[in-house]
Amino acid sequence: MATATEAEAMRRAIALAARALGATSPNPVVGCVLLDPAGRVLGEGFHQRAGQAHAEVNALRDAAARGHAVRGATAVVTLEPCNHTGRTGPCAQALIEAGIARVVYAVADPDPTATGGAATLAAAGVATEGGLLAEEAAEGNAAWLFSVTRGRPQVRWKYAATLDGRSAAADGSSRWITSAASRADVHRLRAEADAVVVGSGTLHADDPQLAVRGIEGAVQPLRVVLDTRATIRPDARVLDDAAPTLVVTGPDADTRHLPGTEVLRLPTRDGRVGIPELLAALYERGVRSVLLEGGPVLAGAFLAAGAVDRVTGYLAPALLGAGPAALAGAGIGSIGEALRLDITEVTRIGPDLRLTAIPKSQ
Ligand code: AOF
Ligand code: ZN
Repeated sequence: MATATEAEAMRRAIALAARALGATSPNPVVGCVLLDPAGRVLGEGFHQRAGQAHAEVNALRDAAARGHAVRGATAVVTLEPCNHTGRTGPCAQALIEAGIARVVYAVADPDPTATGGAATLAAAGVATEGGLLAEEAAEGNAAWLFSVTRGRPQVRWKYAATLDGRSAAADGSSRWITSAASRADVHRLRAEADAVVVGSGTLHADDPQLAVRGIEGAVQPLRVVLDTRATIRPDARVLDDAAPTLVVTGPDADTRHLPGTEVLRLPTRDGRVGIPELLAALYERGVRSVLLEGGPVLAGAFLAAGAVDRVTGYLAPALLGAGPAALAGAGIGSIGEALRLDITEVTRIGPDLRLTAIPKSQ
């Protein structure tokens, strides 16, 4: 059984891991805390970027830098230590060589190339225990765990609407439905995502920049524009150099007006770029989490494709009584077909409400 001190260390490891959310893909976020037998912290670390040291190695280095010996210590890690030589060496081996006596981890590693660390540790005589605070740790790594088992990124659909569910006024004006506080919160969502996706409708209506602003150290997400016929203007703000951009078109779009822009051509379904093809291509590029930012028709297409995995809604205390809904054209005709969700979070953001929901089917 894990001790209360180990549980506290796991909470700390989960918090450390969360610092790198949005920066590690295609890798998970991972945190590690080393404890001596009396429960004192010897060192801690987290995984910062793919290709750089894993959390366990950073924690061992931290302990060394603090002048602490780790022989006989306990490693508390949010993910089962890896067993493979990938971009870096196997952490199970590094822990064994350091003389770690016990490893407590939260979530088993489902990555087939890395799995098996707990068995390697046990074979070397290290006591191992999995499952401590597994739910919390898994939530912190939700996109990675989701995508590694499905081969596509996890999609969070974000929308803003009035209390009567309108995302734009009848004249089409849609800017500033929600408060500045909510808009700042969206930048945090962008920073946590690997890619931000919009359709050409939103592009032409709002000319959004879609970059992260106001968050120090944030890794910019890949800006993805779904634009089957390449209608984007070369001076669109989303093509500025604040972040990388990918324009996704149908197979035979004319893109001669977009020199220097990265274009990805994908097959269409019913005349629009296919959502499953898009998600497979993004996964291939290392994208593990997508923030779907608009608009209602594109969101409807994602819903119809079964590709809305998380919902974050910003509800402004305003009524319009007319104007487009946040979501359209999902092919749902009766109440029985509704996508049922569980609300997992309700927070006041300035004058607005932020809701987070997860489909019941997950
Ligand atoms: C990480 N950071 O702290 C741990 C990971 O190819 P590599 O060497 O970068 O290894 C990536 C895999 O290693 C990853 O998919 C996961 O299964 C495992 N553990 N990865 O990036 C860490 N502990
Ligand atoms: Zn590792």
